[in-house]
Amino acid sequence: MYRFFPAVLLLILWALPAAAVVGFADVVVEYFDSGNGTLSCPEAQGGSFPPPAVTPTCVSFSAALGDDPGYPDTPADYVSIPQDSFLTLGFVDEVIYDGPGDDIFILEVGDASELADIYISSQLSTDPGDYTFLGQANGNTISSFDLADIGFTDQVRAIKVVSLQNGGAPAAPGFDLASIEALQFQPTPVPALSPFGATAFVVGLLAAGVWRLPRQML
Ligand SMILES: [Ca+2]
Ligand SMILES: [Ca+2]
Ligand SMILES: [Ca+2]
Repeated sequence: MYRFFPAVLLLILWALPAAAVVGFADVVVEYFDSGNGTLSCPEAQGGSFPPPAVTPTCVSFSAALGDDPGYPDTPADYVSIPQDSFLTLGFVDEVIYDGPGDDIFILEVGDASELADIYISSQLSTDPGDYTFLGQANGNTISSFDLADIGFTDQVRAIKVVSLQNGGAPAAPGFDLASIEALQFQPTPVPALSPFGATAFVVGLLAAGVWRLPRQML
């Protein structure tokens, strides 16, 4: 199993939030690219709205993380999730729970055919079996969800957005996810991890893996 160490480490480093925002999604748990986008991007296709996108553009996943302060008075950055692709975002400095009324807002920008299925999980998991269907989100609006509607009483730590349409193609194909907001949540402490601490952590894990490799091969 130790040959998987580098991949696991990359996932950990990737998942470390640059600046977690309480009340909003913090990390990318998983991205599946169906190939229905226009570009082959290092991370994702997307942009900033308004104005409507006219040119296919690559963006960072961070466009879907955190808040879009000032929107709609100021533009919101977004990740376009092409049809049959999905993006799973996680929450690290809060957990969402069922409180009075709506619990989750999902902001989609731009007016095209852009439906998405929304799944939730109590874990930062890539296993489809850990996810429960919550409902459908629509385009050009803030879709709101109440966990009570499906009787979900566990905490929510990950939300998976599965794009069902490719509206807005070719400039912004599919569900243009600007942000996921937790309305009912409990803040959770995140251990402070300085760049030095992160480096030491990774080197330590690598050393453990390298040290064990020869023993595995004997
Ligand atoms: Ca957060
Ligand atoms: Ca609720
Ligand atoms: Ca955004």
